[in-house]
Amino acid sequence: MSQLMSGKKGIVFGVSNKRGIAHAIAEKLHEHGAEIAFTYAGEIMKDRVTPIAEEMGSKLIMPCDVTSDDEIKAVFKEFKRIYGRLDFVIHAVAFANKEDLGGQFYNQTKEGWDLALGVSAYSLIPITREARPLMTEGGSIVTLSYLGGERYVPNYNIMGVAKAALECTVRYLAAELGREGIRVNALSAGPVKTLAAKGISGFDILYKITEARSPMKRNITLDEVGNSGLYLASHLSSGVTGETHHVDCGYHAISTVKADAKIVGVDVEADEAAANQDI
Ligand code: IMJ
Repeated sequence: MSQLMSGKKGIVFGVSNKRGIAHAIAEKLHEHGAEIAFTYAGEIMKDRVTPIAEEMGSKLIMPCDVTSDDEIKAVFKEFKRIYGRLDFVIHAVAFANKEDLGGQFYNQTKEGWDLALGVSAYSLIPITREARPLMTEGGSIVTLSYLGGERYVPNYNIMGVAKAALECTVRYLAAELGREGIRVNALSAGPVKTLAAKGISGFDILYKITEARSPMKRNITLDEVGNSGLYLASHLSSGVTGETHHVDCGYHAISTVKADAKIVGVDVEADEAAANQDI
């Protein structure tokens, strides 16, 4: 195994279990020699995260409700005491009320909006603010996004707004911190069957559609998201900042014309064949 991350130290916010994206990225970073601190939100997550963190030899496992600036401050204070310098942060936190992930978007409440945007988008700002003074030799901040922040995806609703705000936040932070050698990027993953997707109405359909329609005719694997996270967190992406990097088998790059053709009664395959005849 290469030691790409040898001597590198970072924090991962948002590991929930071994089948999640945050864990896939943390595992790659660990395999490549990084030292990682972990945070968890609440007692249930504590019991899930602790064995995972211990397996990776973590010296710091702390509670962190990202809606509390004080708890975020406490995490970085402790990180500084134990590790000294900071090289990377993985921000993999998102939350919306279950009832806001579906139904009529025009019924979205202010409380639900504040919760989803506070946890899923705003939190990147205080985390970056506290990370900055510890990133004395530059650093990389990586957050997780989803296509629903750029396009309408059924049921994604308030999380779409939160991811749009998050991706925009990435650009503003990247612009300010670039001169300090601190890069900020979003990794926009295709659908993965994780805890965050469990019980979401329409998820299974979307999963199948990606398989059928994406340029690569399949869904992404956790291993691939892990490798892309490693790339963004490491010096391999040293010239990349302010970016939303899609790891989705190319799904973001295509239109739905072929799928929509049926609705207007056009046979796209026949049309294509005729066009190819002309050539
Ligand atoms: C989530 C909702 C609707 C459609 C969705 C998703 N699709 C995908 C997701 C198509 C891929 C998963 N995703 C990208 C998320 O960002 C999920 C965030 C999330 C999930 C939950 C579930 C449980 C809960 N609150 C949540 N808040 C955010 O109570």
